[in-house]
Amino acid sequence: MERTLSLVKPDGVKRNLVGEVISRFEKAGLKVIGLKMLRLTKTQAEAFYAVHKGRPFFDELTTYMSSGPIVAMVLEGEDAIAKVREIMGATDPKEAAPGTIRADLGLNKGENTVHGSDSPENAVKEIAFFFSENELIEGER
Ligand code: IDP
Ligand code: MG
Repeated sequence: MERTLSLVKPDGVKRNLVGEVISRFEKAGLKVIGLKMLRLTKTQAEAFYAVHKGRPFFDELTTYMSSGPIVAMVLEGEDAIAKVREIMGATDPKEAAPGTIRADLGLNKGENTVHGSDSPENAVKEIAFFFSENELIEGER
């Protein structure tokens, strides 16, 4: 069992795609064990994407990620990290495989509808960024 952090980005929330994104994860067998809607400040977006500090797109990315509400979720399942990355598709919707969220719904390389953790280390950090342990519901329901 593995956990990962996914976000429906501002372009997805704005276009009423929250349910569509969650539905794709659930249909793949992943369980939602934490869920919330929030709006990041610019400073919080800069902290979340700190690994990209110094990249040419950093300011555009963090301005965009703080431009409107997002939905944060923790997904659990076997190979959850890789599964979510596969369902999301490549960063640039133009390069994403057909049938992936980004190919079907993404607008451009920046406004690409979803985020998903890229490694076990980052998943732990990113989950902790948005959720405390008592906000994650596991087991029988
Ligand atoms: P990922 O989300 O597929 O893991 P990363 O390379 O980690 O992609 O980049 C994080 C986010 O930064 C992307 O999802 C996208 O929103 C944005 N981004 C990445 N590269 C560019 C770019 O070249 N132009 C604009 N935005 C970008
Ligand atoms: Mg990434």
